[in-house]
Formats: sequence, structure tokens, C-alpha cells
Amino acid sequence: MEPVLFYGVPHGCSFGSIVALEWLGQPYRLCRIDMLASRDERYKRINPKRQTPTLLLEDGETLSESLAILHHIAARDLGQRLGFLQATRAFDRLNSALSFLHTELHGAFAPAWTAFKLPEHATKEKDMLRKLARERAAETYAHLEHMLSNPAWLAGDHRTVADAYLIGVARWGEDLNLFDLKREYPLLHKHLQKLQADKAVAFAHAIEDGQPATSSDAFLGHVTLDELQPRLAA
Ligand SMILES: N[C@@H](CCC(=O)N[C@@H](CS)C(=O)NCC(=O)O)C(=O)O
Repeated sequence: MEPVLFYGVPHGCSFGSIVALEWLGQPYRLCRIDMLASRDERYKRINPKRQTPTLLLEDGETLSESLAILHHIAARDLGQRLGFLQATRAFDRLNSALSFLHTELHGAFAPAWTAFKLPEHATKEKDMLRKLARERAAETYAHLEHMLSNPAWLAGDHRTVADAYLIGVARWGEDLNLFDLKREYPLLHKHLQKLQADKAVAFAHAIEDGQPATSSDAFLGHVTLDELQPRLAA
């Protein structure tokens, strides 16, 4: 069976892996994990931290961590130019961009996601956590603005898995009502608008929203944790 990506809603960083799979164009399936509602023990067997994304490979092995998954997707067909051959400068630049996005940008929003999950009455704690997230993310957005001042894409002269990952994480500043990207970071906003116009990005939004989604034909449908049991037990 083709690989299965476990993606998280609402608004998981797994969004980037969906976009990358669409860009790759090889057959895959998706399994939806509700990160707020589900404490499904069966998913814990797939990802002991219960985090998304995870990629279930053809041989039953699971691969966790976005960066590993994105590099894996890119390496499935270097001809698609979503990534680069390891031990080249281009690979190093891509790896550097991805690491920055994960440790700095993704990391900056952790306090805001904690605030999001707190009960309504915890106003003081929420405000403090949101302020911290805004401070950390502002520095990262400023650096991204600098990174995007020269090349048309994040890691070179064409789109890569770094752009796929960026679109899934950079949106959080506005999703969490912390930033007005158009006013504060115009180059980043422009880059995100360019990505929003991409068919694979529209597809990933539709998937997250549970709407009919138009794929590149690589998407073979959703599969449930129940349906995956025989494959996982093997
Ligand atoms: N280091 C992991 C982090 C993944 C992560 O933080 N996933 C979030 C969604 S963006 C998640 O699953 N959150 C639910 C939870 O931690 O309970 C990766 O890069 O894949």
C-alpha cells in the first residue's frame, strides 16, 4: 500500500507535508487526526508523542518529524526539484532554511498554542503567553522578510519543501490574531499570497476544512485508523 500521511487539525504544521506530497505527485493516502479531540490510543502507537505529522511507509515503518518527512518526500524524486542531493550546497541551504523554520518559527508559536488550549477564564496566563509568542515570532518574521528580499523562493530559485513547510506554519501569526502580515511583513505576505494561489495549497486547505478537494491525482483518499489496523499490526 502507498504511504499514508497522518495530518493534524486544526491548522497543523502537517499542512506542509500535504502540499509537498501533492507537488511530488506520487500516490498517497491521508489519515485525519483531530489534535484537540482525539486521544486515540491507536495513534499513540504510531506516534508516541501523539503529534502530527507522521508518514507511514510502504513497508510499515513510520517516520515522524516534519523535517525528516519533507526531506523523505523530496528524495523520492529529485527530478521534481522539491529538494536536493545530500552533500551539495543546495541541500545545505535547504536544510538550513527548514531548520530555521522549525526551531525558530514553529517554536515561537508554542506559547500561543498553549494559550489557545487554556480555558477562557485564564485571561492573565493567556495574555502573557500570547505576548511571549508575539515577541519571539516577530524576530523570526523579520528574519524571513530579510531572507525573502533576494530570491523568489525560500531556498533557491524554485519552490522546495521549505516553501511547503513555510505556508503551513507562517499562517499561524494571523490565525492566532497576533499579526497583520500584510502591514508588518509585506515581502513575506507577498510570498504567502503567491503560495496561496498554488493548486496544492488550495487542496491542503480544502482537506483541512473537510471540503471537496481537487488533487493532482496523487491523492487516493482518506483512510481511518480502523482501516489501518491490519497494516500496523503486521
Ligand atoms: N517536532 C515535531 C513537532 C510536531 C508538532 O508540534 N505537531 C503539533 C501540530 S503542529 C501537534 O501534533 N500537536 C499536538 C500535541 O502536541 O498534542 C515535528 O516537527 O513534526
